[in-house]
Amino acid sequence: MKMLKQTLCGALLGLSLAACGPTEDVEQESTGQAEQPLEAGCVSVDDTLMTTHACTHASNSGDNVNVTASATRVDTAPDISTQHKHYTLTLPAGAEGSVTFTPTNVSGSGTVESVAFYVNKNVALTVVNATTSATVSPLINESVAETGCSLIKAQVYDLTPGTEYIVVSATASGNQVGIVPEYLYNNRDRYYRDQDGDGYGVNTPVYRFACEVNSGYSKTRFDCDDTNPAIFNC
Ligand SMILES: [Ca+2]
Ligand SMILES: [Ca+2]
Repeated sequence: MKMLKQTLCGALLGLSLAACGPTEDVEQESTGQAEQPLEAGCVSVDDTLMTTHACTHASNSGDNVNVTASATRVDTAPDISTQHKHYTLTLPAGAEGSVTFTPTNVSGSGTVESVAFYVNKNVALTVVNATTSATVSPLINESVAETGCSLIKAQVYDLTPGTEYIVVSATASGNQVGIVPEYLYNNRDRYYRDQDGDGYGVNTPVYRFACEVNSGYSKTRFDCDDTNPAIFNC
């Protein structure tokens, strides 16, 4: 099969072998699309480097911070904004508990940051603007699964940098819930448009933020003819 691919590539395109094979996976920076909210079509962050990254914090006791959540939804509730931490929230017995989160301008956009809150129990999170009391709807609310990882759920929001939010956890068994906030921008990855569905994308990466690769994209580039599914890895 590999020979067929190379033959097709060379014969049909007349390219030199040096230009016709993925011999050197040189990193290419894309232009544009680096500063955006959650990309359209992003429906899952489960199988991403971000989930793996969040799991490392959940597994590392040195990253753990114990927090006593507030019984009321107030802007003076304990802050969980420090990055690369796993917060263990102790909730009021049998009741919801609140903490606060103020996103920073990590992507440089200044207007929006996509943030994922991973939790280790199947609890509902509610995110409220601390100033306006408006509830922010999650763009993604899903189960996640990674071997050996305690985190089982992720909720993703587009938040405004510098704005304080109250993050409310519903009641949880044992009155405790672990939570890891992550910025999608900090866990960005490269994706490649795969129009012909052969599993290989064009060389210019287009997706930058943490998100599972969705229909029409691939994590692998080297498609020199993205209109012909018989030509790929070239
Ligand atoms: Ca393709
Ligand atoms: Ca192709």
